[in-house]
Order: sequence, then C-alpha cells, then structure tokens
Amino acid sequence: MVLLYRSSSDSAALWLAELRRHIPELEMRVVPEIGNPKDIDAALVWKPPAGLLASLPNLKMIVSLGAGADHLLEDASLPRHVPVVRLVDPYMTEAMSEYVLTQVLRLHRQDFAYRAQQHARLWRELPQPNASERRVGVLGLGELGSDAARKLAVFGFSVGGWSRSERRSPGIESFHGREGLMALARRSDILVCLLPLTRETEGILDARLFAAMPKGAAIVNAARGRHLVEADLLAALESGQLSAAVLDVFSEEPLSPAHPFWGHPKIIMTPHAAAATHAPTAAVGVAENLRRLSDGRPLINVVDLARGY
Ligand code: NDP
Ligand code: OXD
Repeated sequence: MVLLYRSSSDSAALWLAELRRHIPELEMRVVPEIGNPKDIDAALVWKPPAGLLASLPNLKMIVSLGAGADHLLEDASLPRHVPVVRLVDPYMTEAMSEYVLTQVLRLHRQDFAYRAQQHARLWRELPQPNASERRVGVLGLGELGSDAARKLAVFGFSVGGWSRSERRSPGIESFHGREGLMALARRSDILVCLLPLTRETEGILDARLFAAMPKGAAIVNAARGRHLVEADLLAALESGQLSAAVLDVFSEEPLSPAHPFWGHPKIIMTPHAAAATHAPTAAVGVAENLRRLSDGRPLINVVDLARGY
C-alpha cells in the first residue's frame, strides 16, 4: 500500500508515525517527492493543488485530512470514480463542542457587554436570563452538530437543530428542509453554523436569515467562511438586528490585515482553530480505511459526491 501525502498545515512526519502504529509496513510519499505516480494507491490530502489527484492513474481512495471535503470537491478534475472519505474523529467532535459551548456561554453571559463596560470602568450588573430562556439553534445535525446540540441541551439551553433529512433526538426541537430553516431562525437567539459547504449551504448566513431572527440575536460560524455573506453580517451588526458574531472561519484564510472584521467591536474571531485535525486520534479512522481498502471491504465515512458532503 503506497499512500500519497499532501498538506501545508499538518505534519507529514507525525502522520507517518501515527499511521505506522496501526500499519507498520505502510509506505508514504510526501508531495512533491511522489516517485512514479502509478505506484500510488491512496491519497491523504488537505487542499491539494487542482489536478494532483487526477494525475494518479491507480488511485483507489482519497482521504480528506479534515472533516470537510469541500476542498476536494472544488477541483473540477477530481477523479469522481475514486471514493472520497473524510475524518470522523471523536476527539475532533469533542473539540468542536467545547468551542461551541465556550462561544454560546460567552454570548449568553453577555461577555461582549461586560468587556465594553470594563473598558469604560463601568460597574453595572445586567439582567441575566436563565439558559432555559435562551433559544439556541444549530444548523447541521451531523457528527459535530448533533454532539454540540446535545451538550447545549445539557447546559439547559432551549435547543433547536436543522438538518436536510428529519433527525429527531431527545431534548432537541427538530427542523429540516428549506421550510424548516426560517422556522429555526425565528426561534434562535443564538444561531450556530455547523453545516458542510455545498451548493445549497453557501451564503446561507445572509440578510434574509438574519432578518428572520429575533432582534439582537447573535451568530457563531465554525463551519466554513463561505456560508456567510460578509456584507450582510456587517449591515445586520450596524442596524442592531444582530448584536454579535463569533467567527472561526472566513472566505479568505488567513484573513487580510485590512479586513473590517479584525477591529469590529461586535465580532470575535479565532483563526480556523475550533477543532483542528489531531493526528494521534484521527489516524485510527484513516488506518481503518487503509486496511479496508487493502482487504477489499467497504470503506467508512464516505462522502456522497452528488450531495456534496
Ligand atoms: P456531517 O456530514 O456529519 O453533517 C452535516 C450536517 O449538515 C447533517 O446533519 C446534514 O443533514 C446537514 N446538512 C447538509 N446540507 C444541508 C442542507 N442543504 N440543508 C439542511 N441541512 C443540511 O458533517 P460534520 O458535522 O462532520 O461537519 C460539518 C462541517 O464542519 C464540515 O463539513 C466542515 O466544513 C466544518 N468543520 C469545521 C472545523 C473548524 O475547525 N472550524 C473543524 C471540522 C469541521 P442530514 O443529517 O440530513 O444529512
Ligand atoms: C475540517 C476543518 O474540515 O478543520 O476538519 O475545517
């Protein structure tokens, strides 16, 4: 089994060490030292240059080095007969839920207002609703969204979730399909985006959605930057329709120093750090798929290319 590796944000040496714990005989070739392209059986990649995967004639599996596969599906030359699998890692799921809880609690406990008051040396206690009075909406109830929604409900928030197909889970008000989106928005004081980026979800965080939310609501986007229409967010913050936004992901990463988000008093930013790929735990699932591939067994965590996630 020869594995091609390409990422500019993960360590090849670490991945090789972790994968060899599970498959000692694994051979890994790191771009650009790939040798004969005909030797490559599988590829483990994050944002590979367009055309790289199409240049591997015997490729049998493409592994995304992240939970999202949008970075692969954007390549028009992607060999669509080759299965694409993605990372599903309980550690990543926990990390994302930590991020979501941190940010929702920050918004719920009015951290923005208290920071501003501290800055102004102002001693003033603000009225504080209970968690049960705060309605939190979660867009996407997959691996990440379902865990975050469940943990938010444990904290006592009134949680609603939105998915493509109907997904019922105890303690979560469930919404689905196009018609469910606005209904969820109307009951969301805080709206968390954990959707995959697809043709249907690009630009979903827009003026129409913000207008449907209660005045003064807030958003958390930890999915992809292109879910958000940036100009619509700035206008909604300016008008007071939204009171705050927490953003981990951006259309352009890294964000240019001139971008208006950096210094915005109602925006908190993190640099795509909500749930980073963690080789020691993520390697378990990757090794499982490499073994399945060599034994001819069905792969797990396969991306549906037609659906886009
Ligand atoms: P999953 O594929 O497990 O879940 C996706 C969820 O979104 C599903 O519930 C799905 O509905 C729903 N969905 C997809 N399309 C639509 C639609 N058109 N309308 C309504 N619901 C829709 O993905 P994950 O939870 O594993 O990951 C989500 C995303 O998070 C990733 O794609 C990635 O972009 C992002 N991410 C960001 C990270 C960060 O550090 N910022 C880290 C990791 C991931 P259904 O259940 O019906 O299929
Ligand atoms: C991912 C990410 O998709 O880190 O895993 O964004």
